Amino acid sequence: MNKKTVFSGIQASGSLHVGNFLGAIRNWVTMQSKFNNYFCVVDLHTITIPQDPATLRAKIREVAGLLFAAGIVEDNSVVFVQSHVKAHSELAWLLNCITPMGWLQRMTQFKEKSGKQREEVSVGLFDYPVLQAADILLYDTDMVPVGEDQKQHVELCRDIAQRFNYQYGETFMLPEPHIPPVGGRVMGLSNPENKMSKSEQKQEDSIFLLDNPDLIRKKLKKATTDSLREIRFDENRPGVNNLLTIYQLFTDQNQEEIENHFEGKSYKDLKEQLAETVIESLRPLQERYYEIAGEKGYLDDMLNRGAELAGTKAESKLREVWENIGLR
Ligand code: ATP
Ligand code: LTN
Repeated sequence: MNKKTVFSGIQASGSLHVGNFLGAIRNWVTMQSKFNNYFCVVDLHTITIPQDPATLRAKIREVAGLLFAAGIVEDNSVVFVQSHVKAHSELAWLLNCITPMGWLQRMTQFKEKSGKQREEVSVGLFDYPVLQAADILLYDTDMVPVGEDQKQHVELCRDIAQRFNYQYGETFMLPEPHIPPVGGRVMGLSNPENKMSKSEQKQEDSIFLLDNPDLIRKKLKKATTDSLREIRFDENRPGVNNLLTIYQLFTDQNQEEIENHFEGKSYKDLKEQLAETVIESLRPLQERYYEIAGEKGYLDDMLNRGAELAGTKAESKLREVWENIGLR
């Protein structure tokens, strides 16, 4: 039976946090045996915002190591670094030439990330979704598992593919976004109005996957709640709702069970129990990560293999694109 293809990407813009894990990585792990998967550390996307070279180099390896530590396995999945496969930059250029500026001007992530400095940020940041479309389209991707913030980019990718197919003939598959019903948007701890984010400057806002137990306890202790008492899922109370959602995702219980469990308990109890749940859930991942990091040659071997497999597939797609455009 022909398996469908999954593609997803993750930036090396900082340390991975539980939002990345619950919104994306964990689902990649559980879905992987049903599909052919490509998981990409998107370093070319990362440099759309200035990065320190030594930190970037280390973060690329850390992110890849965490993907393996979380349970991505080579039998089902190809893990690679975007800049190791040159076809990504090249297809991005070709797609640039058919993508209307107006489509990119509508992207909410660009508006958020550029903020008031719209004229100062790089052309790369503006063009970011086109490179993302290239990533996805090179692999004849059926499905793109991402957090909610990426829905608009995957939809744009479909529009670009359709426009290309219309102009140059059937070339690209149209991918579907795949967003988890719960966990698609984990919010910040100190600022639960905004999503938990890697590049967020405030360290207390995120629980990072490699945070030690004491730090996790400390961050949760300080997490924003409200002046009410009742522990209930309620979207109008973003702080408590977010803590309960993280608890729900790590324990796999339903909302009713959780509300019953916390009935009559205090926010202090909720935060303490959540901290222990998160610590225990991350423990195996952390242990495996440090094993991988200490195993000489392991990561390089895996990433070289990934680049080779991804490169072969991507090059063949690119040749088809050249032909259809009339470049060959
Ligand atoms: P940055 O802050 O640099 O934009 P990020 O934290 O948003 O980084 P990405 O590398 O852009 O992380 O995203 C990797 C994956 O994690 C994507 O599928 C994205 O949708 C998902 N994701 C990111 N933040 C969250 C979140 N707070 N909740 C759920 N999913 C998230
Ligand atoms: N833009 C995404 C990362 C990303 C991606 C992709 C996700 C780059 N290329 C292809 C899915 C498919 C982000 O910021 N999370």
